[in-house]
Amino acid sequence: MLPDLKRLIEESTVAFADIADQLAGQAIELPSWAFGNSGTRFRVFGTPGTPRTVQEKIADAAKVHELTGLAPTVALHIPWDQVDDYAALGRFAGDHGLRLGTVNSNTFQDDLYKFGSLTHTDEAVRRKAVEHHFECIEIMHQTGSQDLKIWLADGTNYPGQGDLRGRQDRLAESLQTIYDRLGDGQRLVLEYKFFEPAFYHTDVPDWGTSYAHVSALGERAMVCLDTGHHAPGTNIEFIVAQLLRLGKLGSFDFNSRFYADDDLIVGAADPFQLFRILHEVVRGGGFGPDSPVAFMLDQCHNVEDKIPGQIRSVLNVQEMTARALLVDRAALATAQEAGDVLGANGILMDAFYTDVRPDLAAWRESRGLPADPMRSYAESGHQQRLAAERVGGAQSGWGA
Ligand code: AOS
Ligand code: ZN
Ligand code: ZN
Repeated sequence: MLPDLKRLIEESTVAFADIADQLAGQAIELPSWAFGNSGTRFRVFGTPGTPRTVQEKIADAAKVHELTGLAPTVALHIPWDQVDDYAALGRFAGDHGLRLGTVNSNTFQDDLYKFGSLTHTDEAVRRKAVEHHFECIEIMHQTGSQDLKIWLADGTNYPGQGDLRGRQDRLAESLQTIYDRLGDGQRLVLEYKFFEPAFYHTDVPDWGTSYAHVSALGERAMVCLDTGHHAPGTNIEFIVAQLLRLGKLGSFDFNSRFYADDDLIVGAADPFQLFRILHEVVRGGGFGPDSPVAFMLDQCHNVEDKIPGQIRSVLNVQEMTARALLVDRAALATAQEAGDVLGANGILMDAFYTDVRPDLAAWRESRGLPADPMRSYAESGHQQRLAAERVGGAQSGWGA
């Protein structure tokens, strides 16, 4: 006999008070490049108040954390955030209440890498790319960062242009050399993307390829899942479930997209998809103090102000995490096992449709945070002060 849906929903509702403690541990890493001017290949628009230095980017990230309590770390990108003294940069971040997080390598803005970096046929080019990663690891030692994130632009535009198999073999060898250089407690996360800047093939196009490589490397190599890096219609939450099952989901690059790798505010284009992803994260043990999954944003704010853009982003992740935590998993399992298709769907949708904003506002206030961080920022006059003080903001690196 099918369970009564109405009864299941009424009796099963997990209250906000039940999940408040779990929410307290949430941390979402901000990308330094989100604070710089960015755009498309058509135009990079300048935004008043944009940081001119890495220190100003860190100060802006600190403002996001101050108002939300959600973003204690900021990711660096080398060489966009190159400085002489990374230990000093770490202390600067500490003085602002932050820590430096993931170090992102860059082998995509140098003429040398026109035909590939870690996959290149020329051993000298591969060595240069590997050495760049050694430099990133050295920086991680100075900043105390845990993760080295590798996103490769390597790929080809035309069938026959490259030897697909040979490129995989060279990639595996290069990655192994980098992996062997990691220090204790450091991890390598390998991001995948199915197109762009190469359009025929990409050398790490999908989670399966990333998984194959990181599995061969060892325990401290994991997959990085960028939500914008899939073909339209891809069931991303299935990938999340599978990688968690395999113990290889290392990190998220959160953003949202309508068409391609749009890098828009996470949860803006498809809040329901974000909910479904976070439901699988919670279901699979990817959320909480013992989880190896690092939550990061990978976004660009081309036309909106960057600090409130980042505040909106972390709040979106928090709101959707709360809804995912509200799913009554015991009731859901009962409905699933009973073959109650619509009952199970109803339990999931009930959590998705729960408006957690009033509870979250009260919860924030109880923790000394503004009830509405967006409004608090808008009313603070901070953006206007930055616009007056900072002249000549730097580009993020994208669309340069
Ligand atoms: C590129 O499309 C990727 O999303 C990268 O993760 C990222 O935006 C870049 O590597 C910045 O570090
Ligand atoms: Zn990314
Ligand atoms: Zn991307």
